[in-house]
Amino acid sequence: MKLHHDKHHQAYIDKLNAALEKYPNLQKLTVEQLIGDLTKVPEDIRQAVANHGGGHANHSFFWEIMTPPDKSVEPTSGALFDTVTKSFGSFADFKTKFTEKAMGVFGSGWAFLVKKPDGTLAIRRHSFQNSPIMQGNSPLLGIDVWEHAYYLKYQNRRNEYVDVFWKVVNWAKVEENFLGA
Ligand code: MN3
Repeated sequence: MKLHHDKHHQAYIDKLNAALEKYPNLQKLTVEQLIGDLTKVPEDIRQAVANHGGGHANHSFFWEIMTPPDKSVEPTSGALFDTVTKSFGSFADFKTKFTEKAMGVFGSGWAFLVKKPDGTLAIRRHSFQNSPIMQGNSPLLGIDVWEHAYYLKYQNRRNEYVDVFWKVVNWAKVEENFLGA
């Protein structure tokens, strides 16, 4: 995770900044504003902003929704718990479906739990660095399943990485994302 943070995430930031070099007005926007409406981004840098802006937004989000295992407390009540239970049958069913989605990402991408503008929840698969924000959805929980996220420690065993991820989810932050979305 340290290499992932210091090298991979940094590369997205550096390449996003390079893409924005000749557009000082865009440099004033937050990354969420930039990727929230890519039609406002000039065509010559649009794909670079999608790739690297998406990468920056996704990774910034990802670090926040993890916490050391002793601080990861799965909810048994509250607004997030109630909505997840209602949406997916049970909290355990949600975790099973999210795991399946993460395992089903073909190639590089992410699985996200998102809140849609109508307030409903969905589990989504995203290729590359496409962010839920690009579709107008709010990410609540997400897992990076690019090989760079797990290959160093787990090689090809994505399933072990996803299993371990559940032990470090910062549920307080996920709830905060849910209430703020
Ligand atoms: Mn990554």
